[in-house]
Amino acid sequence: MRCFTVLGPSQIGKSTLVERLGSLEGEPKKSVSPYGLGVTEFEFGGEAWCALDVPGNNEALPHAQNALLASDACVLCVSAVVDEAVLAAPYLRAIEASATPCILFINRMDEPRGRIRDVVAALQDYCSRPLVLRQIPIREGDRIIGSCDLISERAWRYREGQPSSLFEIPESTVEREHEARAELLEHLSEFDDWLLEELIEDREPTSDAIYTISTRVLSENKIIPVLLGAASHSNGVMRLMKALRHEAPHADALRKRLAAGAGIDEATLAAVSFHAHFRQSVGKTVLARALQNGVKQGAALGGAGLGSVQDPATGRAIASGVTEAGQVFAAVKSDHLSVPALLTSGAVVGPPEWTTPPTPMLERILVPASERDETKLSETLGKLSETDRGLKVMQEEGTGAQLVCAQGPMHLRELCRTLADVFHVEVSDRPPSAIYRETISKTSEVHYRHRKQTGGAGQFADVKLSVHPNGRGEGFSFAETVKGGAVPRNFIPAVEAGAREAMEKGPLGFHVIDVGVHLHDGQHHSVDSSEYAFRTAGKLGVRQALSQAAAVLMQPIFRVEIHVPSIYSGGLVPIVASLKGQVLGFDRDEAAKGWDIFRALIPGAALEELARSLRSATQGIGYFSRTFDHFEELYGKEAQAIVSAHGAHANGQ
Ligand SMILES: Nc1nc2c(ncn2[C@@H]2O[C@H](COP(=O)(O)OP(=O)(O)OP(=O)(O)O)[C@@H](O)[C@H]2O)c(=O)[nH]1
Ligand SMILES: [Mg+2]
Repeated sequence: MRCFTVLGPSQIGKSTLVERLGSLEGEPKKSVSPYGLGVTEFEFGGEAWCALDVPGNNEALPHAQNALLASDACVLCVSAVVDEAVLAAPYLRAIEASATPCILFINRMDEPRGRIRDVVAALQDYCSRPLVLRQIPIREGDRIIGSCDLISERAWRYREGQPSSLFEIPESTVEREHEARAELLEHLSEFDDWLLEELIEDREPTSDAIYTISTRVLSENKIIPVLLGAASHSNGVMRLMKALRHEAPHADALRKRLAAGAGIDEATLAAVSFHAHFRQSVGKTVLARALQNGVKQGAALGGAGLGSVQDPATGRAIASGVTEAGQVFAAVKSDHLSVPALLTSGAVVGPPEWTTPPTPMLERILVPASERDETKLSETLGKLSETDRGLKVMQEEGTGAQLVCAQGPMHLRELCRTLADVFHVEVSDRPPSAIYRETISKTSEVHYRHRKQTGGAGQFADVKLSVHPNGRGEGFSFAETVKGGAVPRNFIPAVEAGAREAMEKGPLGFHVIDVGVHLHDGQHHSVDSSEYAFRTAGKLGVRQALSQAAAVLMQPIFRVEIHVPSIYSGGLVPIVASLKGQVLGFDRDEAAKGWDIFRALIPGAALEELARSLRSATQGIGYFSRTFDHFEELYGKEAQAIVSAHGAHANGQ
């Protein structure tokens, strides 16, 4: 079975294209997973095919990356609109990183809006491999009535819902055809010395010779050929399918590529897992592609025996097992398989670096409707995050509540739906509270005496100490200059322990940071003094000192790296400024053509707004990663509001 992924921006016609490709020679078999990945199996040219159809929104990008891991080639589907070229940028980025051979399909040629050359040039900004036209449109007035193939030099007239018919290249197209063909040959000759020689000698190579070169150049991933069509009218669809059949590499090329990348012996790479979902009463279903034959129920794969092996489109068991390398199958009752992964019989090998999804930007606290479900929720989320690397699960600092980081609102909705429908855990969500701290802004001195006389042994401890602000990031420090055993040596650690306890909650209600405590004198009693008494004195003494030391609220500041296509970089400055952030600068992203990495410092409380603004300013394309940088003072009304809200929360109001 041969397998390709169709990907591209939202609503561009990908599913329509897959449906038409699948129906060229009969009825396709199709299934759509709960996460929206379509799997279509069909026959073409006497071979079995599988097309993976990834929904076109940026939150589904991790699914696209995983699908590429299992694909011999991909079809990037775009529109013929220059201004929309940027929408293809995330996909071009993923395709290039994965080194998957790609054919670019410019869809919607029935709605011409500008020159194809300009569309290709605009897309080229985001792609380091040359995009090379393999067809040019044939126009009649402002309508496109067909296309001319630049290798065979044959013209095809589009017919509604049917394969195109051959016709004479119209006079008006001849010159443009020669020009575009010369460009194509020139590009190909960069990767073929024989062709270069032929061109220098002014000899006309045969179409067959050019097809052979073009097949090799595609499988070596040197260029991206560009084809044209209109999926909903079946125009250009047969041509695309033929290009895939003749020019896309087979499963053995994928096996070689993945094994070489992972540094494992090609002969041991048995399969690659690329998608998983959970179904009620069935459990985890893993979609995988066999890269050797012999995958079957009970056989070892990924270190344990496979449960049932099913046809992903029909859900029927494949009794004979997988008899052909390249076949896509669903593994059920095989919970040991993680996704995505390379699978040998004995082990699950981690996927290549390029499958790492963008850092999830949406952080939410999930609260189960019933308290009894707390453990179940955290177990289930753990399970789900094993097969969805776009999801991060952790616990909120301070409250221990269940914190999830999702790709975006749609991803979060899907997650909640799965939790409810499959695992019967109803949850609501709320934003996490930003993590604040407090410190002091001046020195203060106390003399604190702890004394209790209750019945038998009393408690007595007396301390003289001061608190002072430490430098930013220095944390807590404790010093003592007690003379003459006023506080006996063995009780000093107890005072320090008490002082540390006092840091847990300062006068504003937050954890106290960057404070130094200095114990310089005190008194003790030979009978009533104890470690306990001195710890209590340390704690209450320091607490009192803190309350006199002008406490200030400290807000967390994060260093963010925002990834955007360069055209959006300028727009980020006002966004960062409006969030009270600080721009640090931006650089070209060396790893992705046409992208910038924009660095800034942003207050923790503004991260959610940053995600929202970024989404709307970049058509959902931009994303960012964050790391905590430091705490910074926050004054005024904003600080007051946070302190009183926190106080109300802590008092259970
Ligand atoms: N005019 C025109 N419309 C098309 C063409 N191809 C698809 N469409 C229409 O575009 C709309 C979206 O098509 P889909 O195939 O669902 O698009 P998609 O890319 O799969 O969309 P998502 O999966 O949501 O990302 C449908 O109404 C199609 O009929 C085309 O070549 N020309
Ligand atoms: Mg679709």
